[in-house]
Amino acid sequence: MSASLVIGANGQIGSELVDALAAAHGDANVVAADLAPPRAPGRSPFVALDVLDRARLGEIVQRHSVADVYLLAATLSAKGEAAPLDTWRLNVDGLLNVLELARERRIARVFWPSSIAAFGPHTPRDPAPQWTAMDPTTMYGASKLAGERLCAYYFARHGVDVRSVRLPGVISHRTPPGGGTTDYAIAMFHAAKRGEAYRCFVDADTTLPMIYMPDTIRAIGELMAAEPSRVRIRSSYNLAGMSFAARTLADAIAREVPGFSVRYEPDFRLAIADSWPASIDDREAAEDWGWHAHYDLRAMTADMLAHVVADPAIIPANAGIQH
Ligand code: AKB
Repeated sequence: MSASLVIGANGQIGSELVDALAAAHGDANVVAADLAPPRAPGRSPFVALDVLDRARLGEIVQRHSVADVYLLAATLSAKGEAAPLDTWRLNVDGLLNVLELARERRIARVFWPSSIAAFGPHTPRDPAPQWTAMDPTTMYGASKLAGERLCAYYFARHGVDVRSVRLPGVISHRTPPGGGTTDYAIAMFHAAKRGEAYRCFVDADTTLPMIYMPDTIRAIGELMAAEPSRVRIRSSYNLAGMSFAARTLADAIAREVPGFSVRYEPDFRLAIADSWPASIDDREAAEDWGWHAHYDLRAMTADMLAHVVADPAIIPANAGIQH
């Protein structure tokens, strides 16, 4: 049987995707790849890989009979502003390395996530349509928009079976996110569980599209399982989960954790958040491959509070990002 390769397997989404793919296809049929081994070894084989090393990527694909590549290695929006050129290189050149393998027919299919960060100030905010003005203001957003066009190009020009969704902020409790603007939503839960007040780096009224991890993993699975003819959009599909203001999330948490409080002290990440839409129109994903989110704010909050562990080592709730 041919294997699936998850690149960025130690990350927020990668760590959960490896397990979901292994549950569906068997541990031995998923290869987890990242720069260094995970702290706790998983049941699937692990390979050390820098996606910018094209020769090693090719060797791994051949050695493990890889058919599908899930490319999740990326630098996110806030962290990306501290090292814009490295961000472009990882996010765009990494994708090109994978698309080239598919063009050469050494792999069959590619999953790559775009982001709501590909939208910008001229995108209609509420909701952002599938086809619309896209003028991202961050290097991360620019790299995601470029990536979308590369995916569409490799499909149209070379018949590469590449599939993508524009991910909202992904909320999860298992593996911390790595330097995004939407990270405040996760950090709020950790502060609440530790009995601390949270210092929030966006405004109380900042409203962003978010999605819970189980819906994220299901969306990736459903898109990859769809008949190729149903995947009409080969740049990237809009995907909606839920949308809420930072204050609305704080109130939802405080209802379950009495006394929880948030202080709003926006930093440079507010401007990034303000350049993104508040909600997403995902009708095309619904029509083409049946997408429908299961988790709303209430269900996500209950599940997060049931699972988040009050461990200071997991995510420093008030940590800033050097800019
Ligand atoms: C970020 O905040 O950078 C990411 C994203 C929306 O893609 N979570």
